[in-house]
Amino acid sequence: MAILDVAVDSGKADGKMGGSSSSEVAADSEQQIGLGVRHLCDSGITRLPSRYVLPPVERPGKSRSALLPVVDLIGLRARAPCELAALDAACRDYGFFQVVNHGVGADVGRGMLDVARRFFFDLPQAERARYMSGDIRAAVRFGTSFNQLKDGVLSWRDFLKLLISDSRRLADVVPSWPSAPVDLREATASYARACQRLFRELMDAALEALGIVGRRRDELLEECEGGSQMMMVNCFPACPEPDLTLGMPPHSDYGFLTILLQDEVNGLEVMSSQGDGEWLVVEPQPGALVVNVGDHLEIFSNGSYRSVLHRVRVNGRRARVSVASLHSLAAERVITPAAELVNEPDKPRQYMDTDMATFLAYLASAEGKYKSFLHSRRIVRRNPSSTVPLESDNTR
Ligand SMILES: O=C(O)CCC(=O)C(=O)O
Repeated sequence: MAILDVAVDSGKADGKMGGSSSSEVAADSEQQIGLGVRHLCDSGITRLPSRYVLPPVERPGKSRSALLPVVDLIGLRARAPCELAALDAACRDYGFFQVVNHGVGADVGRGMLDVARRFFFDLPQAERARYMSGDIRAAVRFGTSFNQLKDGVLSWRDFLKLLISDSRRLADVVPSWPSAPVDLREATASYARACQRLFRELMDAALEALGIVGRRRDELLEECEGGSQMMMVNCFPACPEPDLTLGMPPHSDYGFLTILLQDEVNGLEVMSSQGDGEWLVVEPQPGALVVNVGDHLEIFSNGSYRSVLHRVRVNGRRARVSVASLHSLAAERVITPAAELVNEPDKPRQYMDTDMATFLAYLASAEGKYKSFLHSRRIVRRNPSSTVPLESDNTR
């Protein structure tokens, strides 16, 4: 979900094994930790500070390599039936796919990753710290961990969040973005624009695959054009004890689709759709982008498309950089299952209406890990006259 806070929670997680105790390592202080993982690494730590040590059952453990389904945007544009079917099946069965021939220029992707790396690794900490904010609604924010105000255990991750409330007004928000490195604004704006085009094209095809056509589809696509976009520029430094922690805990994304650009370092893991609780490593494919269904699309499709749990594993040798671009409709828009996809009593409505304000209020009160927000919007029918939210089911 990737919305975090930079103020540090006062409580330490207890009862953990491994890692360093705060008395052993001076770096394990709330103040150091609040400045982010990258800064912590500069202090020369050789053990993982205890605030990052997960209880044994939540540690990364085993995972296996797997190939995500591949969708070719050229075929999709031509509405090749096999490509539309591949997109539909990927969204229904896996919730994740790789997209090739996606139209995001190689130089644009490279430029984005390059400037992200320099933002995290070349700038003095004071420069990044200018963008720290305790407000989860801030449109530009440098932060650390996952949902830092609420995290019991911190995540090994720093991030720069850039929110574009209305995609058509990208040019208006760019001047509020960090001015260093000098090319950050230009490189990030080019990449953000390319993602907007790709999002619209993928939604166009996904709506058709869901059977939403004609004027209704045109209206929704227009809404996508003026929709919200949240860019999460992530940095996962090399970690002294990577088996004890995660870069991001298991979570799902709030929007319709997320487009993920990653460098060549492994890290992303997706929950298997087999219901066996296995984590699948997504090997970065040169030139491909990873796309996943978010909670809003699961709600809109009345559960036909799946917003799937994913997490980030860190390693002891190489830092990893990724950029997740989360796309949805306008922030004030209420997301509701599409009327075309609700059919009582065969396919009853499965989710309550939701909106961004509800999501942010939820995040302010909870960690937001797993699929807890989506589950809070789910409807179960115990008897024909009552509906109550479903309890957590973290398998998809
Ligand atoms: O870095 C990744 O591979 C995933 C990032 C992610 O899940 C997020 O930013 O929400």
